[in-house]
Amino acid sequence: MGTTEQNYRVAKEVYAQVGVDTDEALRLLGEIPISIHCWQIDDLSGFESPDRGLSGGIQATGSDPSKARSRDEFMANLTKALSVVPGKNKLALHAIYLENFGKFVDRDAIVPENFAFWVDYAKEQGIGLDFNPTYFSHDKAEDNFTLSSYDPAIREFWVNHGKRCRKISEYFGRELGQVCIDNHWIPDGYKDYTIDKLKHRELLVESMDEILKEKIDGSYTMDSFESKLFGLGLESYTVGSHEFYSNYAAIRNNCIVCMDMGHFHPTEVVSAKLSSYLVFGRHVQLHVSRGVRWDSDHVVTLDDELKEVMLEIKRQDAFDKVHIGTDYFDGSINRIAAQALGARSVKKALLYALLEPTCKLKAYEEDGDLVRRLIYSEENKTLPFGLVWEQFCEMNGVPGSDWLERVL
Ligand code: RNT
Ligand code: ZN
Repeated sequence: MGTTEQNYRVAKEVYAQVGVDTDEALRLLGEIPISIHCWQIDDLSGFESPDRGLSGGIQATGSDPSKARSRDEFMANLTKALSVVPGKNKLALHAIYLENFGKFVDRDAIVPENFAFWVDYAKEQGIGLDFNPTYFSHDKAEDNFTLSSYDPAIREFWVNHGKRCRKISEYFGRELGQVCIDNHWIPDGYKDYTIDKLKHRELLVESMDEILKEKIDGSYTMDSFESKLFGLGLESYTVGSHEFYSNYAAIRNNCIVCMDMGHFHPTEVVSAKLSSYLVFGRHVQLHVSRGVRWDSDHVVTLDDELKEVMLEIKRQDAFDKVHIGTDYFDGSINRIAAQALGARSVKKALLYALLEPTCKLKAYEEDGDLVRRLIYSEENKTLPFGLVWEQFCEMNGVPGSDWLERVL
């Protein structure tokens, strides 16, 4: 018996004493998909016009030389990163990661064929796909208004982009036999003091209604709308705020909300918000990110809030309703390692949650035994979950703590 296996047996024994079945946790961990965003590999440059800088109030900083310079390099680096993320995965794409067959294809003209190579890739890798329309880094988004622009021609262009992206998502869903989340995030907002906060929201409602007009089979694609507090250069007013999208989704019912962990006030946490959607049976899309002091999109690590989010999903038994995706981009360290690290941290947090003795803690709470609730929540933190993680990696043929050498 190898060391990992021996260690796992010890951990299994320890967890059994608190009523947790580690084999069952490992089984579940292997089944819950994590949707890994593709854009950490090249700082969101994409294949459309890779030399165009980012716009829309987002920014990738750092000058580590590892940024992919061609599509081939991008694919090779992505494959390396995925090779060290154990368990079931999806890949989240952006519309700018297209094959244009040597001729510029504008955003309002993209079709499934431009993304067929991703279906082949997904099949080869045994993964699912998610999608994101790209409503930024484009001439028609220069003033930071897209779906809620006062200019009808600009709105029409982006509405058409949104519609095209739904069709591409539907195509992914049908081809791969699993739902493709089509996540819309728009930068729309103002840098400074805003007078009419209503009008842009009216226009956004109109645009969203138009995008979602065609009925598409929900087993192929589901649309999510990602809220935000502010963007760089757009600090004063964001059209697509959290309240806006929450109300829209509640009333229209044919889309869901995406919560990015970096998109709230620093003391506001996503873990506290989930149950308010789940109580109504709603699905939610997550962008797991790490905002250091603000929405900085640092590489995800196993921090307290990440654990809390996963614990919350586990406690509500909502892994079928909360779609977990990642979103971070850091150009200051090796991109492949960064991509893999964040995804591995999400899986670790998931395992941590699956190993919580939730029944026991809930019982203390129901009995009003609040001191035991606190003490055993605290004791749970130092149970040997790392040994179970190593076992998961080994079972999946992926390195444990020494994975970096595999990707460099
Ligand atoms: C921006 C949003 C959005 C983007 C990606 C690239 O603040 O978080 O999700 O990061 O779509
Ligand atoms: Zn996001």
